Amino acid sequence: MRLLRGARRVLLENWTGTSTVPSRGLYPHQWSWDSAFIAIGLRHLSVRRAQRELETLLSAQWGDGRIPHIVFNPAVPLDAYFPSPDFWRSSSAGAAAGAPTAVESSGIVQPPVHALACRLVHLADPRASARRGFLDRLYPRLAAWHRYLAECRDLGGHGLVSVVHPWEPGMDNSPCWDAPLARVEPAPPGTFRRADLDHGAAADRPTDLDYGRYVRLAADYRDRGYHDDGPPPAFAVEDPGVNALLIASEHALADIAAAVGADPAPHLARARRLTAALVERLWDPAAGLFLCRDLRAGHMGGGALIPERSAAGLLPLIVPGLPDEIAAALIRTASGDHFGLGTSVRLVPSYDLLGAAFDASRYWRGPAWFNVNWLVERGLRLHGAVDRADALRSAALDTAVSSGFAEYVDPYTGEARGTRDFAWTAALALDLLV
Ligand code: 9WN
Repeated sequence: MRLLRGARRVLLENWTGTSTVPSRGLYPHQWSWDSAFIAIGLRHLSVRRAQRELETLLSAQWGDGRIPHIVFNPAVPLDAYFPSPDFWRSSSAGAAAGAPTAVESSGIVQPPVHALACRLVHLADPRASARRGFLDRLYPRLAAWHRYLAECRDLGGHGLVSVVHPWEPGMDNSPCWDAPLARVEPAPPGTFRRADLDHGAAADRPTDLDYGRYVRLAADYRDRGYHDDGPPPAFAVEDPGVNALLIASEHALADIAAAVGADPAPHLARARRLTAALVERLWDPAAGLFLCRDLRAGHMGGGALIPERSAAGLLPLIVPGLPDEIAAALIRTASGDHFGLGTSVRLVPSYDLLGAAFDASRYWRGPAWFNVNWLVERGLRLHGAVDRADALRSAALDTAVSSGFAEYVDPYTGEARGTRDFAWTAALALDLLV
């Protein structure tokens, strides 16, 4: 069958021997949340490879518990991707935070999908997993990762994780970041070279101005030794997607704890506290959606909600134990005019169809992404919207194949955007198929 053959080919071609690149040309290293999504699909082809994928990533974990958003492959030329290891300088600039010396990485993070992925990989073959001690090895690392996020990244002091760079929530140029980013002085254009434009159409990618600001924020974080204490950095945002994924992963970690003979209770307790804080801080009943909170805006240090509707605000649908009335409102919002599920679009867009900044082609400003759609499909199913989940599943499967496993697609037409043969598109389609 076409999908199975195609997805298998993409995952084989993007496999490096120890992990999977998101795309051979555009993203030639290992990315954090990509690897989690990839492992979820890869487990259907090879449980061993899926385990290896996650273990390779976790072997680059820092002493303070953070999992870096990129683990660099030393065999890849420096000019193949920007920012390269000589920009991040993790092993020296990150020494005080415990960056490993054997491998170079970035110093920022991405959404914590890893415990969720580890649990699913384990479930693909629990006996073989137990024989190899997979969960025993990974549990302490995953626990340290969650502890880093909960303890070092609660920059607002209200029990939610903050991101300090638009690359951290994985939705780089979301219109949600426009206002917080406007305060950031961009790095001068001549001081860096964008390798992404060698592989991607400029109209599908972030702008040069965006990049100037990404570079400034990353360089400032590096220059403070990747420390999270002290006053919040210029960009500090509580994102509903990141926090929802942490809650879902905390539930998965409770199951993992039980499987390895540890106590699941602290993980369930943290999941409950995070869920309460998520609802308290980010739920907007009028919008029927979770919003992002900009910690540098507003008065009295509490931050201010950002009035933009992003698909990140739908992701709490994957949270077990979300209050029923909120889950029902989210499902209505997903199916309403702003996201058009089941009416105007094929797949859930990354941003509000009616938003002033909507652009059906440009990256996280409108196109539909397969990881977001996989999460929404799971969330719909979790909260009993089975027909909608079934319809979304079949649209995602069709579009994955017809777009050549595109990185993202026009949400209305399903036309491919970004790079092709993108690993998580193949992996998640495979997971939806089986
Ligand atoms: C920066 C790898 C990553 C994804 C992100 C996506 C994109 C990188 C880039 O590619 O970001 O991390 O260079 O644009 O936005 O979600 O993890 O696929």
